[in-house]
This record gives sequence, structure tokens and C-alpha cells, in this order.
Amino acid sequence: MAGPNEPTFPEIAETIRRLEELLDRVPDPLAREIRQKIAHLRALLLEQRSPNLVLVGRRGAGKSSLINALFGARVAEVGHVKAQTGRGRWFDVHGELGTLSILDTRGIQEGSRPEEADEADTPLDSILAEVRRKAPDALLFLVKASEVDAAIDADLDVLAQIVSAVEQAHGLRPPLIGVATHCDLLEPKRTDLHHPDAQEPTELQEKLHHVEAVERQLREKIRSREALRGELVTVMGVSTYLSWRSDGTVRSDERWRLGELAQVLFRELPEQGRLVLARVTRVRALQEELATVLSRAMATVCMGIAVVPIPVADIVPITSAQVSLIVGIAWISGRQLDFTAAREFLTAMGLNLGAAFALREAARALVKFVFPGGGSVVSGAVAFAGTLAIGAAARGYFLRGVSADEARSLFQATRASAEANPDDSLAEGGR
Ligand SMILES: Nc1nc2c(ncn2[C@@H]2O[C@H](COP(=O)(O)OP(=O)(O)O)[C@@H](O)[C@H]2O)c(=O)[nH]1
Ligand SMILES: [Mg+2]
Repeated sequence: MAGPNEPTFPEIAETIRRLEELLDRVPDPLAREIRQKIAHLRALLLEQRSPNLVLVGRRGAGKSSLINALFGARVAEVGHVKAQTGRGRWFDVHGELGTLSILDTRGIQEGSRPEEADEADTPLDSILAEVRRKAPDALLFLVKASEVDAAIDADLDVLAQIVSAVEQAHGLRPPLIGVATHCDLLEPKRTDLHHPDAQEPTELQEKLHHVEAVERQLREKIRSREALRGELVTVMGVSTYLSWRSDGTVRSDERWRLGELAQVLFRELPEQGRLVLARVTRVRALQEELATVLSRAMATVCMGIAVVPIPVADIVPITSAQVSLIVGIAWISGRQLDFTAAREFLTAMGLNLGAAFALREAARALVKFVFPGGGSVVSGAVAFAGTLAIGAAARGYFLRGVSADEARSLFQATRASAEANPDDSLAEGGR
């Protein structure tokens, strides 16, 4: 997981600190805007942390399966028969690319064992104590699609109590997402939601109508609670079905709308939790969005710095920012957090890095590449276009796997269009 001990983040932190120093020379309305962008970059890159998710739902609703489906890997134990009535605890679920912090409320419905007296020992109380201790970023309420019309009142009570405990302890009301699981089992059963193109269209339509009906019903149930109405973000039908061979490889992947669910969740998370979610789920749309946001913010920062004409000696913080952007995009794509991926990318772009093994050295090598001709000063427009172009090429290279040639064309094309029309590029994020 990312943290202060990772090798490259100190360099990125140092780069951002130097950019802030240069900001002192930038006049005020602009400086303020740049400071906001820097705060944004700090939150996304330097302050990143695992998202905290609370899963509410009965045994068998598919809580563990949802965790596995988000990771695309078998990280949580599915379908154990025995209810765990022990105390609920936040626990870290580790995947190859990151960690989610999960509070699984299993056991709440399995009885509060009043004979064991001590009030504070009921599963519900332990859950409430946990959400007071650490604020959830989002609540996911899971119900089997076939059980939405069953009495879920008790679950809604639990949700309302969690919301109120979080509000009391942290002064915020966490967003709530309703998830109808097992949608693959709705009629017609044999119609595969995860292969829509291969289905008989009328049967697919019928199945989708069933999904919509379930979603509507679940939405109404949640909205009937005043305590939850305002927190409800959306209700979604999904299938989390994944099956594994005994060697741990995927036998069958029947997940449906998990990417969409990840996108909804992403938008509800605080910025600090977004990068980890994008890495863990490997949802391309999230990776693209985050990489675009980073590129745009970094380009604006570099432009702002260069608006005050910058002597060549001061270009290095700008190219350092550009190398940081490459490292950031490589990290989003699932690469390791060291300089290897950035080095590989810059080499593919045609840079001769020589002995460079660190961000700083690469930044110096990048000066001639991004600012050809050198000149005695760098203008804001050129710094902006160059940064956006680096971001576009890195996105192509790391997220879409384009060739070195294509990455170079992306760089040239983005730089040309951004220089010709900086406002458009700003608006569309330099595609
Ligand atoms: N077909 C199908 N089965 C699912 C789905 N989600 C979970 N399951 C199955 O439902 C059972 C209970 O799931 P589990 O994740 O252990 O539920 P939990 O008790 O809420 O953690 C397991 O056998 C899962 O394989 C789904 O979306 N579709
Ligand atoms: Mg479970």
C-alpha cells in the first residue's frame, strides 16, 4: 500500500513543495487557483489511503462475494455456513494492488444473544462502536434480488442506527448505496446479463425489466425511511458471481455492472480514497478519470508557475512535476511505486536517460524534450501544453497499452492542440 515509506512519494512531495515555493512569485488570483490545484494533488497522491466501506446485509446476501468481485480476486471467504456472531471489526482486505478497509455487519441479524447480558457486547453495539471509532466513507446495503420484498425492516433499522452513530461521532452522514445482488438468477435464468450481445433480445429485455423492478422496490423501501432518504445515492442491481478453480485461478466470471458500482462508489469517496479504489478494482474508466484529473491539475500548476517568466534554471521543478505525473499515472495503472515505470515510459518516448535512476535526474533529461530549443524563458502556455501532452502519452502507454510510437504521436498531437487552444484542452482534459 502507498504510504510515506514508499520510495518515490518523498520525491513527489518534495516537487510539490518546491512548486509551492515558486508560487510566492505568482500574483494572487492565479496563485490562489494554483494552491487549490496543489491541494487537490496532495489529497489524491500524497494523502491517499484505503477507503472505509461498511457492508450491511444478511448472511448470504453476498457481502463477501461483493468484496471479491471488486478486487476481481478471491480475497474474502465466501459462503461460510456458520454465522459469526462475534463483534464486528474493521478489517483490512488486501489485494495485490491495494487494501480496502471493510466493516462486515454479518451476524447482526443472527440474534443479539441477550442471555449473555452485557449490552455492549451485542453485535449491533460493537458495529456502532466501530463506526464511531473510524468513520465509514460509504455504506453499502446488500439485498438478494429475490428477497427485496421480504421484510428488510430490521436491516433498515440497523442502517439508520449506523448513520446516526456516524453523524454523532464524526459530524457527517455517510452516503448509502443500495445493491441488489444475485441479479443473474432473476428470470429468465438462462439469459446471461454479462454477455448481453449473445442473448435473445426479448429475453434480455425481460430480464432487465425484472432488474429494474427490483431496483425500484429497493429504492422505495430505503426512501420510506426518513433517516436514510437523504443519504441514498443510488440503487443498483448487480451480479458478483465469480468462481475459482482449486488453484485459485478464475473459472467463470459472471460479474455484471461491477464497474458501474465502482464508479458510483468512486464519486462518493473522499479524494484520499479514490486512487486506491481505482487501483484495487482496475476499472479502466476510473483510472482514466483519475489520470485525466491529475494531468489537468498538474498542467495548470505548471502553467501558473511559468506565467511568471521562468529562467531555465527554474524549469526543473516543472519537469519534476511532469515526471511525478508519469509516476502517478503508472501507479494508477497498477505499476509499482518506484521510478522503473517512468523510466521505461521516457525511454519509449525516445529519451536517452543515461544513468538516471531518480525522478530528479529524469526531470533534467526531460527539459530538452518538453522544451525544445531551450530558450531563456518558458511561457505558461508551453508549460501547460507540455504537461498535458506528457499526461496524454502516459495515459495511452500505461492505461491503454499503446505502442511507443503511438505514445509519441499522442504527445505531439496533444501538445500541438493544447498550444493552439489552451482553453479547449483545459475543458476536455487534453484527450
Ligand atoms: N449467482 C450468484 N450468486 C451469488 C452472488 N453473490 C453471492 N452469491 C453466492 O451467494 C452465497 C453467499 O454469498 P456470500 O458472499 O458468502 O454472502 P455473505 O454472507 O453476505 O458474505 C455464495 O454461495 C455466493 O457464491 C450473485 O450475485 N450471483
Ligand atoms: Mg460473508
